[in-house]
Amino acid sequence: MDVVLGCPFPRPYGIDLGLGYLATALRRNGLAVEIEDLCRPFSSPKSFAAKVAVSRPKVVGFKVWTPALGLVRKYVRAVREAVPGVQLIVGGPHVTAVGRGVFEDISSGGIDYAFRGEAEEGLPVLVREVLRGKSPRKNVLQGIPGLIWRDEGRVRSNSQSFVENLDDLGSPAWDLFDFDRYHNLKSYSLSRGGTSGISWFHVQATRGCPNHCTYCLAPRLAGSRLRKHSPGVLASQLENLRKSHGVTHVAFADDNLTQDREYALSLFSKIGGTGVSWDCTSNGVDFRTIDRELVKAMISAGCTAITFGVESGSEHVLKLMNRNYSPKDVKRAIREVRAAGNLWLESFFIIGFPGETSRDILDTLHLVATLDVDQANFNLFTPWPGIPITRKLQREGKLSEVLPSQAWYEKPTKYKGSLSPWQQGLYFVGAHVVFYSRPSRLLRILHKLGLKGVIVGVDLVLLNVFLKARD
Ligand code: B12
Ligand code: SF4
Repeated sequence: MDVVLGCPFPRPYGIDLGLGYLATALRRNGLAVEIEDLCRPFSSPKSFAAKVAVSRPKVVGFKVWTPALGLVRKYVRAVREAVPGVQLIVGGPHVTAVGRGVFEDISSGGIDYAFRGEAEEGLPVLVREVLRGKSPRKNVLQGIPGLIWRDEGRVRSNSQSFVENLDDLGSPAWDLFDFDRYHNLKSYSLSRGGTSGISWFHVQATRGCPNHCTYCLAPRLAGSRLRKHSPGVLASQLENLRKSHGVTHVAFADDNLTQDREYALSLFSKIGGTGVSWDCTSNGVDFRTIDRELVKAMISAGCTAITFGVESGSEHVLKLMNRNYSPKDVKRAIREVRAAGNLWLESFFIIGFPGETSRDILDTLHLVATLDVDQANFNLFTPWPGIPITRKLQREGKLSEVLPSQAWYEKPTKYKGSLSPWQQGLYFVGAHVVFYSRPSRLLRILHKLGLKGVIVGVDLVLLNVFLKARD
């Protein structure tokens, strides 16, 4: 075995698209690769180390999410002990956010190389270079896009590159994942229309986002220019997922699927006949790109749910977030969705944004109370590394607490000049009460879930509580 890839995470989150694309790139370069599901409860550092001690890969690569950093450290230590001489490479959102800092984050000597951003182009070149069995050549390392490497005691960081035509990447290596595990995993999501299963399976038609919201890392990960797969490729991916892996519903992992209207319409006309329904709830769609005709086309193509990132009801906070719209624009877009037909509509909100005041929160609560959406998801602001607002807080010396490696949005993080943690907590609870205490909304959700959904939903909450308590 040449390479084993995995993404340690404290709870299951489904088939990992990024690792799937990387595996295809490695295979195209003649390399043997495996993907291990490193989510709890399917794996632990000990069980993974025991496995690689037998298969003895030359290279192990970990994807790193910031909330999983502590867990990744444990995997790195376990693999180092199990396979002396193995080359350890990391990539993914956390590495892209902190760049060279990852060598300190994951203890010096723990990892050999790291990548910022997309690595389909660079990872195979690096792996082939380290497999030569001689010291990697400096001129080769210098030319690998996104690579972070040590050069005579200094850590160097090459500039990122973005593959222009996504079709050049091929399709993710679906055959390397255990789909049955996820088909069998008890789960529930309203977005699926009350049938079964959260969206464990993701696909991606486009990468990139031209916006620069101050709380988001997406432009650094995927660039500011929109890049696309051709609609026919997506249609065959969906057909393959259905026929070979029994998948009947997917979620789009795009930064904003409807950014290019013409492209979106041609995509919807192609994927409509595949027999796979889908939703846009992972990252949401930019509601400013939505109109009635487009939503009708989405529904005819099998869309069951979308999420709007509304974020705040205060124009002052929206400006701080670099979002150039007003609550009136949100309401107009919701009317368009409702007029187009039957679609489950969710919304994201952030509570406790730096600079937000109690007055701003009242504006948000007012909007929440009157918004015609089916579900509202509230997140407490978290200063994730690398996002523009965190960098600003750091520059101004206002971050009084380093982000704990197991931090979640649910945990208020202290920074100076904002609402106190208890105020954030209070408003967080208040927002839920304002939204969900309306009987018509509760009934709509209960009706959608049905009895089975309620039971499985409670199961899922208990599983999450158990996993968090165990951490
Ligand atoms: C889809 C998505 C999800 C899905 C993931 C589903 C899945 N099965 O993968 C769901 C809905 C579960 C999700 C959840 C969360 N998400 Co999310 N999500 C995204 C989104 C929109 C797209 C990710 C994606 O699939 N990209 C496409 C693939 C092809 O790219 P990729 O995975 O990044 O992989 C490429 C590179 O990163 C690199 N790479 C990746 N792994 C490795 C490994 C090695 C060894 C190497 C060399 C390279 C490498 O190469 C890959 C190929 O080019 C991103 C935004 C974005 N544009 O990235 C946010 C994003 C990743 N999410 C984010 C967050 C914060 C979360 C949550 C923590 C939110 C929460 N509070 O619950 C949760 C929890 C995470 C979890 N694992 O459960 C942040 C991450 C911040 C961070 N520093 O970690 C992002 C960047 C959005 C943001 N706010 O800025 N998310
Ligand atoms: S939040 Fe959405 S619109 Fe804003 S930068 Fe991120 S992906 Fe783009």
